[in-house]
Amino acid sequence: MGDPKQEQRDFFRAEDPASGPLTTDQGVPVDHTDDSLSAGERGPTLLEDFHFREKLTRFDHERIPERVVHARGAGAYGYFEPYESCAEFTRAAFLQDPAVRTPVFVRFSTVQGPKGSADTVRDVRGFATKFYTSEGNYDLVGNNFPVFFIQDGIKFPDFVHAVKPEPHNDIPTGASAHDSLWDFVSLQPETLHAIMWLMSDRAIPRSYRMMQGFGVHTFRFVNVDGKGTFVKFHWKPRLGAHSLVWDEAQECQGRDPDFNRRDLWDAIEAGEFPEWELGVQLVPEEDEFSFDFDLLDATKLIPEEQVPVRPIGRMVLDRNPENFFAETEQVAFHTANVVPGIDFTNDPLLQARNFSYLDTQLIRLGGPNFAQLPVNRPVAPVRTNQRDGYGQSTIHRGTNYFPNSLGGGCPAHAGADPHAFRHYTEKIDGATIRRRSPSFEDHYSQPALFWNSMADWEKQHIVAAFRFELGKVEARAVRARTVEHLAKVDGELAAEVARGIGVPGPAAVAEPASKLSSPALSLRSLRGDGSIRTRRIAVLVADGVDAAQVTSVREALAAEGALVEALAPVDGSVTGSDGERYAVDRALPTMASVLYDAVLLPGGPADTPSTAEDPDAMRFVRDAYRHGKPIAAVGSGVGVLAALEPQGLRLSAEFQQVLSDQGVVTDTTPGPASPEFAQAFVDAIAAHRHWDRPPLRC
Ligand code: HDE
Repeated sequence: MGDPKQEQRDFFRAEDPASGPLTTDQGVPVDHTDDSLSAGERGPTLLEDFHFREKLTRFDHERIPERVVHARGAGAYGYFEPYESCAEFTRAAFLQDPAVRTPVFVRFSTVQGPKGSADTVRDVRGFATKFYTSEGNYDLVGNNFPVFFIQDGIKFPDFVHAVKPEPHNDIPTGASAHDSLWDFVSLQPETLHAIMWLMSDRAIPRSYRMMQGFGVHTFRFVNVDGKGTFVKFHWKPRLGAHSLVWDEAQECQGRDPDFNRRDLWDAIEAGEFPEWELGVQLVPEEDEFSFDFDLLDATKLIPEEQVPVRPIGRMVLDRNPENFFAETEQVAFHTANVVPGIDFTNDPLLQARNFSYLDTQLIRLGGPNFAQLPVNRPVAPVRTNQRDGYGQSTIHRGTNYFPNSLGGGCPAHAGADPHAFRHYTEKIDGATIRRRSPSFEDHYSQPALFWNSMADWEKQHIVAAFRFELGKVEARAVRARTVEHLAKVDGELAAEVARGIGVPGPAAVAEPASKLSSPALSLRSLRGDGSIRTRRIAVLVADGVDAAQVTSVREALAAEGALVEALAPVDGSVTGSDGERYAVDRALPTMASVLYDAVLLPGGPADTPSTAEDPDAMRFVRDAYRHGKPIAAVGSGVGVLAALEPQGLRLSAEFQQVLSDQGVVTDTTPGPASPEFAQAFVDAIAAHRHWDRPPLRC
């Protein structure tokens, strides 16, 4: 099956650079591009040099405005296919037939930071999908949190100004730990639910491939009979949802600012295509008022235990873009890009978005013709009376108005054509009013629901995140005001946060705002297929390494789809205990534990230089331990771990068998590692992180 998007892109592709000499924009061959035309060898540059002028002018105009939010991103192409027909609820053509694959382009992003900021900041992640359907483009412009910070779009400029760097000094970059954000939060408690998500590990995903996505708003499915059903969209990653820890995320910002972007790119290049399942929560219109919150309020989620998520299809990303600017930078998403069968609700946040996205593209992409760019161009035919404007690339013929007779009345209205988009008919009756509905008033129950649903380690991370963020806030009154709001969510949470930031705890501990919990909100419940595919495992080797041990574990990990790399003090190769040379993948000083998911410490004869004597290696192991990562040590490699025992690393006394304790897997039996050892390591990696380790003392 041909990919219409690929065919379209091939059509627009630039000339093959190898097909002829360098030319000007006008196609005139250029003899020389290293020296400008001048009057004499040491004379002034001549205006006549059109190649020089064109080259510099084009360079001067290479930048376009970055997105005001979501500036930093990574994109990929792929496809979507439904599991079965959804005709009962929606007439959308791309949700009818499992045999039909719809091409997609997805862009993941951070929100606060500029285009050149680091990936692993504490932030919401954008998850925007463009479906190139046979009935036109459908954009599902979502996030990796199911709720948003504000209820009405008119507050968006306030919220974004508050979270962006402070206006006087443009600090901080990519971070929310500063006064203006928390000032806003402390005065606008509707932010609290999304703030709980922001303080949780969800805000530092291990990978774009390992995070959930949500449409956030309540949308409306409409079937062929015009019947509406409320719908919330969910993306679930096949690899499960996994996160970094804060200390690690911060170090990653320096070690590899492109950590998440590189991860996505590398996985697709390696043929490890990321996959998500699309699920929907469906609410019959008759049940609109059967919740203790308003379905139109984007600061609320519908607990999955109350309305199950029904899987309806899967999306696979299998192709990297060829040119970041042309594709990932110029892609233009818009919540109002809907197709017949998908419609809006009166969520005031969604209504504002339906205005904002087109408006922003006009300035960002320099005029109204951006839908003609290859990445934005629908695969469905486009026939309009829209004309001209900057960058018009279509050569329109014939009439440009309706009605017309001179053009044979074309393009005609779709009229009764069942494929035409017809807005959902909703009865509206109300007075012109500037007031929030009372049904939007409860700002505390769902933050409490989220808190109640967390595992102990998730709660600890949330408290630590609040302490970090508020600890950076200079205005003590803002810290105290935020704690007062937290006290209305949960007294224990407020007291814990207050203790860390030097403000008084809540005076009286009130009842929690909710005693309900939703296990589906915890990362514990999002293990995906439980595999270790694409996990990055470092093997620390040095001269004298027992290569047989490395090979046996390496093969077992590779069989499970993990990516194993041998790291040595210098690049090139090491000499094994058998005297053979073994290739090294990377020099240890160029890498760090934060760039891997787990570490293996093989052994060697006791009289050869040991990893335990290499400060880089010991730091690597210490960091892996502190960040809860699986560590496996075999043979005399266990001695490396033993070196950390005085600092608090827990190691079982009995070394003669495979032991796995809190993700530390050891086996001192000499010779190649046993299958049991390899399996215990695989299981520890599949568990992602191990939180109950005793802390290291330094
Ligand atoms: Fe956006 N948002 N947003 N947003 N948003 C933009 O559009 C806006 C909101 C989201 O990869 C902008 O092209 C308003 C919620 C994503 O290109 C802008 C409001 C959600 C992306 C804009 C919201 C999102 C954007 C900036 C409140 C999750 C990146 C540049 C009414 C459901 C898309 C651009 C990409 C981008 C406006 C709230 C997600 C300015 C006014 C809620 C993933 O138009």
